[in-house]
Order: sequence, then C-alpha cells, then structure tokens
Amino acid sequence: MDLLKRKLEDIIKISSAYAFDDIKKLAESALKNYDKKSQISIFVCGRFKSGKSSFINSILKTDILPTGVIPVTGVITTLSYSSNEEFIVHFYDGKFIKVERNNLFEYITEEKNPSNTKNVEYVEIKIPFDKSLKDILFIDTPGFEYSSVHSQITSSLISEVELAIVCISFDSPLSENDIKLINQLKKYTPSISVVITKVDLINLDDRKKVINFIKNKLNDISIFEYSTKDDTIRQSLIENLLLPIVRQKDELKNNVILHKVDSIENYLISCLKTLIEIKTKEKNEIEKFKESFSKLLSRFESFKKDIRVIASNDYIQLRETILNIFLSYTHIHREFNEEIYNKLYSSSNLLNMSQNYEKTFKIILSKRISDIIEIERFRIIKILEKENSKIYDMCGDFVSETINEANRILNTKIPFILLEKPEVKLDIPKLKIFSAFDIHIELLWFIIPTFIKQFKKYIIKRIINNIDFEVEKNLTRTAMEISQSLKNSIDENINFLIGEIENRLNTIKQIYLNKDIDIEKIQKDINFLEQKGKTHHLPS
Ligand SMILES: Nc1nc2c(ncn2[C@@H]2O[C@H](COP(=O)(O)OP(=O)(O)OP(=O)(O)O)[C@@H](O)[C@H]2O)c(=O)[nH]1
Ligand SMILES: [Mg+2]
Repeated sequence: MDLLKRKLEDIIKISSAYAFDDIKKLAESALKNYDKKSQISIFVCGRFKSGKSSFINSILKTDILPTGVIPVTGVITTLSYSSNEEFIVHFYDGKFIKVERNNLFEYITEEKNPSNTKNVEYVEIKIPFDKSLKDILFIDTPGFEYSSVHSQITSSLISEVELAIVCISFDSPLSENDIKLINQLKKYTPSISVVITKVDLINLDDRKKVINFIKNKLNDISIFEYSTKDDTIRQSLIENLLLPIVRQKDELKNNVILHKVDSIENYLISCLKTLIEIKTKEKNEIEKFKESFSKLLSRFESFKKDIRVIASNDYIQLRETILNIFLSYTHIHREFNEEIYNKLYSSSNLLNMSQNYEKTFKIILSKRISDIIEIERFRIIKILEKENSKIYDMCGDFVSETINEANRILNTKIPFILLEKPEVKLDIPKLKIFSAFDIHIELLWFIIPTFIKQFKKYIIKRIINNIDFEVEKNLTRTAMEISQSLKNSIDENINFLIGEIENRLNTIKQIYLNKDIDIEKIQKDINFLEQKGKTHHLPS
C-alpha cells in the first residue's frame, strides 16, 4: 500500500507542474482518505439486563460502563480508542460538555438521569484499550424496553454500522421483541450477530439446548456465546467475530483506494498524451478549438443558473414533504391531554394554572418533538441524500458531455472521471418550543385565588381545546426549520460541485494552453507513470 501512497504523491507532483489543478485535488483527497483510518461501528443492543454493558466492558477489559441488576444504561454511550482518556456528553440541543470520568454516571445511568431528563443525545467515551480493536467504535444502548427500539435504531449513530450485536441472556432466550428488533436492524446494517450472554451460569447440557433453540428460530444469523468470567470465550469472540470485520473493512477500503488511484493516474496520462497530440496540430485548428471551447464555457454559465433554479423548485416540494411528515404527528396531543388536565386541575388559582400549563406543555412537547425528530432523522437524511444525488448526477452529466464535446472537436481522448461526491451534512437546528399561550392573556384579569369548580372546568376545557392548535403550530415550525437546514445543506452541495466542475474545465483549458512545455519532458512523465510497480522516485 505504501506504493499507492507514493504513486499519489507522484501524481500530485506531476499534475502541479502542468497546472492540472483538479487532478492534483483528486490525488490529494485520495491521499487524505488513505491516511484517515476508517472506523468500524458496532451497535450493541438487546433487552434490558441482557448484559450489553458488561459485554463491552469485558471485551475492552475495562469497568467504565455502569452495570447492575436493575435497568442501568439510560442513554446511548459510545466507546472508542484514544491514548488519552476523554469523556464528552452530547445534548439534544447540539451542545456538548467535557466531563470527568467519575461524573459519567450522572449522565449515563437511569438512576442519576431518570428517563433522560438531562436531554442527553449520547455520551462519548474515549479510552485506551486492546490495540487490535482500536478501529472499532462500540455503541452501548439502553435496554430496548426503556427507549423505543425505533428511536434507537434510527438515531444518526446507526445510519452506518458495520455490525449489530443483539445480546440475549441465556435465562430469557429470544422474545418476540428480540425477533422484531433483529428484523428492524436488517434495514440498517449488513451484518447482525446474536451473542448469548452469561453462559457461565448454566451447565453445558442446557447451554447446548439454548443455543439450538435460538439457532432454529434464527437460521440466517450467526450466534456466539459469551461469559464475562471466561477469557477463552472472550478471545474466541474477538478472533471469530470482531477481527474478521476489521480485516474485511480494511480490504474493502484498500480496493476502493486502488481503483481510485488507478483512475486518477489514467486521467493524468490521458491529459499528458492529449497535450502531445495538441502540439502536433495546426495552429488554426487550435484557434478553432479555442473558439468552440469558449462556447462550452458559456454553456457552463447557464448550467450554473439552471441547477439553482431546479434546486429551488425541488425545495418547494421537499418542504411540503417534511411538513407532511411532521403534521402526521398532530395526534400526539391526545397522549398528553390527560396529563395536562390533571396538572391544571390541581392548580390553586388561575395564575398558577396558566404557569403550570406553560411549564408542563413546554416540557412534554419538547420531549415529544425531540423524539419525533429522532424517529424521522433517518427519513429526513434520505430525502436530503436523494436531492443531493440528483444534483450530483446532473453535474456529472454536464461535465461528461462537455468533455465529450471537447474530445469530438479536437479528436482527443480525455477521459471523464467521476466528480468528488460531497458529504451529506445535516445540522438539525436547536429545538425551540413556543407555547405562545394566548389564553393566558385573557386569563390575566381572572387572577383570583380560588374559583368555582364549574368555572375551573370550563377554563381547563378551553385550554385543552387549544392544545391541538399549539401542537400543530410547533410541529409546523419545527418542519420549517428542518427544511431550512436541508436547503442550506443542498446549497453548500451545489457550491462544492460547481467548484469541482470549474476545476475540471480548467484542466482542459490548461491542456490547450500549455504550449511551451517540450514534448520530450511530457513523454518522460508519461513513461514514468506507465511503469508498473515502480519503486524509484520521480525524475527531476
Ligand atoms: N455471571 C455473569 N453475570 C453477568 C454476565 N454479563 C452480565 N452479567 C450480569 O448481568 C447484569 C446485567 O448486566 P448489564 O451489563 O448491566 O446489562 P445491560 O444489558 O447493559 O443492562 P441495561 O443497560 O440496564 O439494559 C449485571 O448484574 C451483570 O453483572 C456474565 O457473563 N456472567
Ligand atoms: Mg447497560
């Protein structure tokens, strides 16, 4: 692989000498990806007390994750390798704080952070552990009875996991919910394994029976046994489940890079060959080309406008889709009407009632809308990805047509290699709930210490009747804010791709402008690049 790295460095050097900026950029980005060690995510899930946190602790030979006999893990917690310990708590509103190791439980555990009242999105733990596992990011999750399965697996952390491990304790083997979870996970990850935990607590005969029972129910899933008390079992699970995934990923990544380097190299060689061809052409032929090429460039100007118009039209549709997604939740007010009713009924006077309403409503609705965003995050990202792909394809088509046209005019063979694909970024904005309690303005002049039962009921009814409107208003506002983030992300995407196209067209321009470079030097560079398996360095 070092050879590949050197090849990329050579490509950067040669392409700079000819001002082929896009080739240089392509090679630089391939080099950056080469150095960036990609992480493998393993999502550990299952029923509560199935031994998920103990399993991760045991694999990593640490006791950092809280474990116990009552439901313990309250929020998603990730563990990754770092030579220096670091602990970061990420909140739903996008903020994060660094904490000390001994404060971690304040955020992770159900006991210290009941029902996640601290609004933690996830806790990130970075610690040193077995180096052979250092490319793995472990994701520990609350038992799924304590957080809806759906909201866990649609969390952004699971949009790309290489492996999901479902922990099942031998003493409660395989419920309907486990099977449901496994079926849902299939949508998100190419690989799922079941780990049967705590096998030290059972005799060998029963152990076989349990495994056979589970194997029969899940015939397409690999099953492993585990015990935190037995290091041989630990070693075997690392060897047979975790390390193969690390190796597989490395191999896949190397193949992708190999392919990329080859195509960049071929592109550079073709450009250099074209450069030689151009030098043998008649002057007037080149003048003619320059004229046609400037027409192609003016086409690019109108393409830039067109693509923005198309994106704005799509945005109208997209905003509608997001709005419909959120408005499909308007019924949620039915779930908390009763809770609000009780809260209001226990209020001593009208002022107290209006304050109670504002507070309760804000807390309940914030939580529900945060949940909805989590549930829908995956779908929203898919909508964004779809639009970005469409724009990417249009830009690719435009460049490929332009290059074809240039090749046709001058009878050359500059290849088209794919444009760099921008990353899909989506920053979901900080959630703001507006209770804008219009009724309380009306109520202000009713501030009386006690009031008649009938009257109280009437007021409460009026408030409750207003809730569906408030819910709809807040859902709409959330949808609009999310749509705006999508729009920003799409605009960023367009700007990036336009920049890519500009670079690509500049390289073509350079091919026709580089008239002073002597043919011998170009041929020398071509020969150098075409040598297979070279180990020496670039000729000066
Ligand atoms: N004997 C034995 N006990 C285990 C093993 N793994 C876990 N336990 C015990 O099982 C209990 C539950 O373990 P946890 O790791 O907290 O389970 P969990 O799935 O993370 O639980 P929640 O986070 O609450 O959903 C603890 O009391 C552990 O000590 C094991 O391999 N052998
Ligand atoms: Mg746990």
